Amino acid sequence: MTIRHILSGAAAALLALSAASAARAFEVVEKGIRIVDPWTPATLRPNLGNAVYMLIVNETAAPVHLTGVKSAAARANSLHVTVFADDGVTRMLRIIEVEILPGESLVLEPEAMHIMMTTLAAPLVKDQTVPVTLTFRELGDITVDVMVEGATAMEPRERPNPPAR
Ligand SMILES: [Cu+2]
Repeated sequence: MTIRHILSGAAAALLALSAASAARAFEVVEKGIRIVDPWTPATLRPNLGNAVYMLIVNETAAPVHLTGVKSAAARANSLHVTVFADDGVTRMLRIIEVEILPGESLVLEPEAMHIMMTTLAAPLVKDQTVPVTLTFRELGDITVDVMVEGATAMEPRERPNPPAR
């Protein structure tokens, strides 16, 4: 293999990576907080809880604290973390607040930290969006449109960014 081959291979890999992330990310920036790819799986039954996932990036110069979540789609909403205990039992613990340092991210993803919506007003159907509001102690409320994916989805689909406000 020549140097040229190695270089072009590396360049192609880089290009693929940036193309993937460019196509992939649905992002909203408000009050210095970047929300990336908010999504939830479709519900199978209306009385089941639904977990909501997203990436939250603190682009402000100070720490922020996520202190609450709410949505008109459900009666109760809270922050949870899934814990896999030594006894083999999986539990979800309620989190009161989470600090995000400047430049740091909070990852909400399956089998980890998530927003839990319980007592849904109606089943969530694939392709609809539901508004979810994040409350930060320092910044107040930020509302994002969460995309409903298939019931067995483990990651969000690609979708275009919303028009800038
Ligand atoms: Cu949960």
